[in-house]
Amino acid sequence: MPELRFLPEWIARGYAGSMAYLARSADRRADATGALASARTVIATATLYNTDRPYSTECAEPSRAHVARYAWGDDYHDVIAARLDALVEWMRQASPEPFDARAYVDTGPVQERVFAQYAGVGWIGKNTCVINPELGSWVLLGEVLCSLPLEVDAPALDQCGTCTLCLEACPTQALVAPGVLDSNRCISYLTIEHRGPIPAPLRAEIGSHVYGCDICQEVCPWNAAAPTTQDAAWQPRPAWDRPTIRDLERMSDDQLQRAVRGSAMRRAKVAGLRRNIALAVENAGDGGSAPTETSRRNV
Ligand code: B12
Ligand code: SF4
Repeated sequence: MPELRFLPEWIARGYAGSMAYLARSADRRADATGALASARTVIATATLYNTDRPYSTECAEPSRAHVARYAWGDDYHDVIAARLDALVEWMRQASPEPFDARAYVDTGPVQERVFAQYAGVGWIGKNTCVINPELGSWVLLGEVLCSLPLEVDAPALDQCGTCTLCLEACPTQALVAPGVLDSNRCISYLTIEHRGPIPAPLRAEIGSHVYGCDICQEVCPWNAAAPTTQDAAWQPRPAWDRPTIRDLERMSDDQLQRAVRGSAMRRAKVAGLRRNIALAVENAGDGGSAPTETSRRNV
């Protein structure tokens, strides 16, 4: 899997920003045996989280705040970890021989997209996301590393073709080449992982993105008619179901804390969300005023 070798170069170029944990664990991420010494097979999973709501790119209302789609419902780490544990339990019952296994969902030293691509789940697109030909890219990845020598599937084929819509749509030009993302410029990194003030040259481009960013996926033709799920885990919580910037600005720290409980949004912490909301207010100017009832219905 030659793609596993991009990581050290990506880190050396500074593209990981302040995510020091990636550099610290880069050696272990070089191979599945870095996470489980006896690993012989990786079972890669993709869980659809797309729900029936418009894309941020379809919203013309300047007072609307944007939260990344994957974070609207329950924390995917908890939800998918429980499902992977159930899968391992079933495997233990079905297997004639004992085996070692370790399940991860964004929780271990594993380059999840590379394993997903080689397991046939989908290809790594120019926006760096794994795209499944039927589900699109609104999928969260998980994997079970195990010591069983299971039969393997064929890798997924790259179907991006000549399309470069994601590179062109990125407001901060974070996709510096097809498949290569500079985190320092990515709104997702800046609003979730980055601590401290948002760098001045990128502040305006963040617009009203208060947590994460979906633009490079929203413009992807493979997501134009992406299926949605009724799974209760991913349905938007009321606080994150198309809030306005002013709705969020008015929330107290306690209210914000309650709204992110059990959600992936805990990652940004209340202080990070406050910083992002303040920037959205600044960016909206007068356009941040509460929408009229008519515009509420139209968006
Ligand atoms: C660090 C991280 C981030 C960082 C960096 C993202 C990035 N593109 O690297 C930040 C904070 C910016 C981020 C953002 C997001 N993330 Co994130 N993130 C991760 C994490 C923890 C590690 C990814 C990593 O190793 N990056 C380093 C690069 C080198 O690896 P890679 O992204 O896998 O990159 C491949 C390509 O970029 C390409 N490549 C790299 N260099 C080069 C060079 C050349 C020449 C070429 C041709 C290709 C190439 O091959 C790489 C494999 O080596 C993974 C979980 C995991 N453990 O894998 C989740 C993960 C990738 N994130 C995920 C999600 C959902 C997101 C967001 C959509 C969230 C949001 N809406 O805000 C955005 C998407 C932004 C984007 N376009 O990537 C999902 C992706 C699901 C999918 N369908 O692909 C993952 C897999 C978590 C999960 N378990 O589902 N994320
Ligand atoms: S998530 Fe947003 S900022 Fe990051 S690469 Fe995609 S479009 Fe650009």
